[in-house]
Amino acid sequence: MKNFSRLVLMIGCLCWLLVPGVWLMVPDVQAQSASQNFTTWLEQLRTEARTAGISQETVDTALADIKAPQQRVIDRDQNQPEKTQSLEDYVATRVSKERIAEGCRMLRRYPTWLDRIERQYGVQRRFIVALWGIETNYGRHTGKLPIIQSLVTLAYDGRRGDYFRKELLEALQILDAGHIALPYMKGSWAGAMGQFQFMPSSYRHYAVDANGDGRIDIWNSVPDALASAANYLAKAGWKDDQTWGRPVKLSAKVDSSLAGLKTRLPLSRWQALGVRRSNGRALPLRELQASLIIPDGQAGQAYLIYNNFRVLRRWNRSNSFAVAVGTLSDRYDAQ
Ligand SMILES: [Ca+2]
Repeated sequence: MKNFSRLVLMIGCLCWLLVPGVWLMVPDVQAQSASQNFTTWLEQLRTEARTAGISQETVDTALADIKAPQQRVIDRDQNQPEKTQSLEDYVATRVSKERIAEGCRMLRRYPTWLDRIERQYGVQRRFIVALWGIETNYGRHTGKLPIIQSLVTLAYDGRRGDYFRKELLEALQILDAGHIALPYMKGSWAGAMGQFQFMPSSYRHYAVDANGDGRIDIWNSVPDALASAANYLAKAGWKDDQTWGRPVKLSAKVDSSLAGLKTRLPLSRWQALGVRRSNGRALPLRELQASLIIPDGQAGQAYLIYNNFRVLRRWNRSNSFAVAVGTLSDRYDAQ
């Protein structure tokens, strides 16, 4: 009986597939309706942009060539690699000899701007340059995708549509203000733009016109980009009389419940607990508040981290990222 039902089912399915056009038609209808949905969505977006005060001309120009969501952006969004890399490997790949040498060249190439920016924003130049090196290899890899197209796709189809819709409207505001022309507004598939990979909302809050030409150009103007990054760090609470943290050695077994960003203790307390500089010497005598982190587990490198490490984590919520920026900035000094 069971077999008989299966047979009927199979024949039924076969007949259905043999009806001319049915199986060809279904995806077609789906595609048509998806395309209608997208057109309607785009219309609503246009209205919202106009209501937000963005000019008709900007809306028309920016959205003129946008006909459908971009599959390559959706693919990237859905296939982000899992974070399995150890901190040690992450730092080793990003703090390469070439990158250290190139950073030193950048420090020599922009002394006047870095002087000015360091004083104005209260951020040591080595950190600004290290951030530049980690984010885009000093402006070499800023991303080649059209920002509006990526953000439209992520806002329409992505897992965080509301977030990207706001970023898209911010990007349209940037175009409307004339800071950059549409063909040059490029970046990563996720909408990060320019020399320091600012999202459009970060641009609005932190980007500045350092060279005084009336435009905030974080793509092509190195002074604008450096000052914008420094301004971000300053607003996030950077302290220029301190470093980021340091690699340390544990000379005695430290209670593992004390490790982690939640516990903050003065350096003298860490000293008493047996934490030493990586060369074995005593910790600095300043009474800074610090946390102990051991990202790769007990066998891995331990770090004492200070306030500025937390600021770097506001830029990118990753210990690996913050340690890489800090380590790179230390290497320039060592040169
Ligand atoms: Ca400018």
